[in-house]
Amino acid sequence: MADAARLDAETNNLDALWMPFTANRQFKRKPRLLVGAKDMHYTATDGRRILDGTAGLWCVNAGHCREPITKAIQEQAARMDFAPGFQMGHPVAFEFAAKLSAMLPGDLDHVFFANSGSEAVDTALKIALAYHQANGQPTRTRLIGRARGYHGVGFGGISVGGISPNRKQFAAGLLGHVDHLPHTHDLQRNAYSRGQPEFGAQLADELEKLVQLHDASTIAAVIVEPVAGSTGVLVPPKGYLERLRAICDKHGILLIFDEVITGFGRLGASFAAEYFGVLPDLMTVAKGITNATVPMGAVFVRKGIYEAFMKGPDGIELFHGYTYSGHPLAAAAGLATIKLYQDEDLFARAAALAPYWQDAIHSLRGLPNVIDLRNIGLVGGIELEPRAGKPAARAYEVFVDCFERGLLIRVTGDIVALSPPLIVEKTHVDQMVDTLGGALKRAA
Ligand code: PXG
Repeated sequence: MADAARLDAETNNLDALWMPFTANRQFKRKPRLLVGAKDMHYTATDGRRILDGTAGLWCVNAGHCREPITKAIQEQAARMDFAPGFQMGHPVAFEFAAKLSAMLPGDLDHVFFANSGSEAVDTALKIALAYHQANGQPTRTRLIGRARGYHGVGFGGISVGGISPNRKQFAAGLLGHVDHLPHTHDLQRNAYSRGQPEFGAQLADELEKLVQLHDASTIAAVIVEPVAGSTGVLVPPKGYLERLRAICDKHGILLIFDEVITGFGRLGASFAAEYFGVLPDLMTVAKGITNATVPMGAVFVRKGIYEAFMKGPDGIELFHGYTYSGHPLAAAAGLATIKLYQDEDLFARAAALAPYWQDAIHSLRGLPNVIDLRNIGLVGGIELEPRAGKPAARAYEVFVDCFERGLLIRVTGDIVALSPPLIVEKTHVDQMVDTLGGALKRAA
């Protein structure tokens, strides 16, 4: 039976599902379905094992279907499926928040739960606006993002985000009072950087220009991904994040790190804030917080911000929250996940493997159409020369070729992004580079 026909028989029909961020008609003509997963591998419908080069979507950091997490979810589902979180609580969410708080750098010590990165981002933007009100500076209403930034798909997130197709279909709904910093990508000067590029710290000074333009008294917060993931792995230039922090401090602007991708070990440290030694005022996370088993997002908040809310009248301090904030299954999964990260010392493992990873990524230098290779922690970016007049076509071809040969990669435009689970072995790294290298030659 042809693939598509068999899938049709198994699932009845692929038509009803409107797939996210997918060319639906193209996909449904030639579907790729995954039906199982364990550790470093997926299983496809035809029984083939697919090496996971992307930790799902940058999220399955401890590898797939890990028993301690699965068990914790099963037990929690049987004990208590759901408890309301408004004016009620359940111990697992409190315990998880306390454990997270103990992991966080500096005085980031409070946790607000959401269910995705997008919700975490919109929550953080709302906390930033409400904080300035609580703190007697209600004119601080402007939010600043960055070109090429990805902060999910809520109206707040796409407004501060800098990915044009994600904005233009919804232009009428974008927030006002938003501005953007330039991105930091500079192939001319920084191509083939290993780790942080040398040039570009001065791009943080663009924030000074926005302060001059709008006045600090109108600016609430700046949000950036410490390493931009979705747009194709942009590693911050040396000194850039430090300088952003200093300018925010100087002008009383909150700095938000969107660590949905960089959080929970991706760089070989708990968080990018720790890796780079730069402390944000708010941090958004999701994905790896539960090893992607149960949807969850969170905002981490510094002590002073939380306390500013606790000084007002003794009523509801923040008019915000989700039915599923701190959902018992997610909280139980999260507790088991961070215990597993710690028991297996997975963040240190990632750090130890990073030099091997770096060499492996850079071994692709010289292959057809490769115009840049970049890496940090267990993240790799491979930028390709686009086919003339057909942007993204070459990378998509490489993606399909790799999948057919048993490797899952992620492509965005003409950039390949790799981000394996932190349990990856050197032999897996070799296989990734080998398969990808072959695909690059075939797509020449
Ligand atoms: N912030 C950042 C930095 C992200 O990377 C989100 C927010 C939104 O999270 P949710 O959970 O709402 O999707 C993300 C999500 C990719 C890819 O291929 C990246 C994401 C999602 C899907 C695909 O790079 N990041």
